[in-house]
Amino acid sequence: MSLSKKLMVGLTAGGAALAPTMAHAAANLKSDDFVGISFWLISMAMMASTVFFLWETQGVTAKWKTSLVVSGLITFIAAVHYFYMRDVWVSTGETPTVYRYIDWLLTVPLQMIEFYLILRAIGAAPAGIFWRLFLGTLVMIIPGFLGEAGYIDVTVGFVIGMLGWAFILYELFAGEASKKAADQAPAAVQTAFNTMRWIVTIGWAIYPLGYVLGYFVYTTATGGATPEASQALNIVYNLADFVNKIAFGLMIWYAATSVSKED
Ligand SMILES: *C/C=C(C)/C=C/C=C(C)/C=C/C1=C(C)CCCC1(C)C
Repeated sequence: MSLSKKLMVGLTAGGAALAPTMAHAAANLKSDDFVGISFWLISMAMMASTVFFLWETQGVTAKWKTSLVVSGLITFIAAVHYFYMRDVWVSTGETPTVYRYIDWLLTVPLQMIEFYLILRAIGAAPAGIFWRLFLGTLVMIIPGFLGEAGYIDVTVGFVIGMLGWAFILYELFAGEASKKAADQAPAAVQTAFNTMRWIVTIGWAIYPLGYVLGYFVYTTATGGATPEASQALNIVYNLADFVNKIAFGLMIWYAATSVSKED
C-alpha cells in the first residue's frame, strides 16, 4: 500500500473513532457560549492541520518527513483532547484542567523534539540540547498543574512554572541550541528556528496570561473563582493552543518545503 493510501486509511479510522464525541457536543452547544464555540473551532482546526501536516510529508526529503509527522502528532493529540475538553466545558461549564495538562505534558515535549530534529536535519544536534529543553518543559508544566488543581499554592506553582519557561528561553536564545542554529543552518532553517523561538517567547506568554486572569484577576474577595475567571482562562488557553500548535507546525512545514526544494 502506498504512503498516501496508508495515511487516508489511518485518518478515516481516526475520524470514525472520534465521530461519537463530536455528535455529543453538537447537541449541547449554545449560541451564546463563546468559550464553547472557541473549543469547537479549535478542535476542527487541530484536526484539519493534522491532515495537512501528514499529507505534506509526501513532498519533502526523507529527513524532514519525521519533523512533519511530529507536527501532525502534536495537532492530532490536541484534536483528541479538544473533543473531550469541549464536552466537559459544554456540558458542565467547568475548566477541563486534567485533560488540558495531559495534552501539554505530551505535546510540549514533542515541540522540544521538533527543535532538536530541525537541528539534526542540518547535522548539528548533541542530545544534551533535547534533554535540557525537556527538563525545562517538566519544570514549567508540572508545577502549573499542581497549582491549578489545588495541590500546591497557586502562586508557588506559577512562579516555579515561570522559571521553567525562562530556562527554555535561555537554552534557545543563549545556550547550545542557539549557537548550533546560528553557525551551521541554511537560511530557511535559520528563519524557521528563529520564528519558532519567537513563538516560544511571545506565543507561549499567552499561557501565563491565562493563568493570571483565571487565578489572580477575576477572583472573589476571598480568592475564589468567578464565572469570568474560568471563561477568561479557557478562551485564552484555547487561543494560545491555536497559535502555538498550528503556527509552530507551519514553521516546520516552511523549513521542510523550502530546504527540500534546494536539496
Ligand atoms: C501545545 C501546548 C503548549 C505549547 C503549552 C504551553 C504551555 C505553557 C507555555 C505554560 C506555561 C505556564 C507558565 C509559564 C507559568 C505557570 C503556568 C503555566 C503552566 C500556564
